[in-house]
Amino acid sequence: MNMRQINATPGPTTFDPARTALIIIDMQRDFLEPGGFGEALGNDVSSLATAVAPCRRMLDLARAHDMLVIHTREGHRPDLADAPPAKVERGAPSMRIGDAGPMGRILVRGQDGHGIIAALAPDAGEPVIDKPGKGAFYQTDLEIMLHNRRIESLLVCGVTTEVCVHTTVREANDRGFRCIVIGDACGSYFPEFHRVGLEMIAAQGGIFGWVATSADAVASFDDGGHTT
Ligand code: C5J
Repeated sequence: MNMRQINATPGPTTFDPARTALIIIDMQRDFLEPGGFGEALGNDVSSLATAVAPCRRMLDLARAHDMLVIHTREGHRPDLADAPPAKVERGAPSMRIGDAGPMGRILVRGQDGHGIIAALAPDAGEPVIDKPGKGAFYQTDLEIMLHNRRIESLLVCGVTTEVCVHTTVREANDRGFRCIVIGDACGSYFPEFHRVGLEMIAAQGGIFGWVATSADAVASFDDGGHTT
């Protein structure tokens, strides 16, 4: 075993890189760039930019240590058969899910806006999970992929902290995975929700998991982080 210790809140924790996956949630043009779903909902999409470099750091770290890397994308079938009306009805009437925008049809699979930003492009062999909802486990193959690789721990980053990151962490926590959320590699349109969202994960002794930084993750691979 090659256990690593990582500084985190509410306290240090350990993970085995061979049984750990990096999950990068929804770093899509539709959320991070103008003209997509995030902007259609009235958000300032530039507020997510701070998460990009820390996500890249995590991607490089995971690849360097042969960890499983999984990317997720939120989006819907072109016929919108998997898009609940209650979700489609949100946003400005001219810019709803399925409507044509500058990056193609908003939040529709296969459109430019649905793609992962170039800075975090998946490598061949890194699974990309397409999900219709907020949580990465709901109506996807994620759980069986993790079990087949005997994954126990998840390093989680992406957007947005209080929506898809939070929902995925809650789903993972109920399924028994050790979740370590990389706070600076997450982002929200609402700074307050980002801060409180991370606090909620680590509160009550780590009710949903642990919160660390990308620098903590990098440091966990220094010799000082090696436990067994
Ligand atoms: C949202 C997400 N915020 N990926 N999706 O609608 O967090």
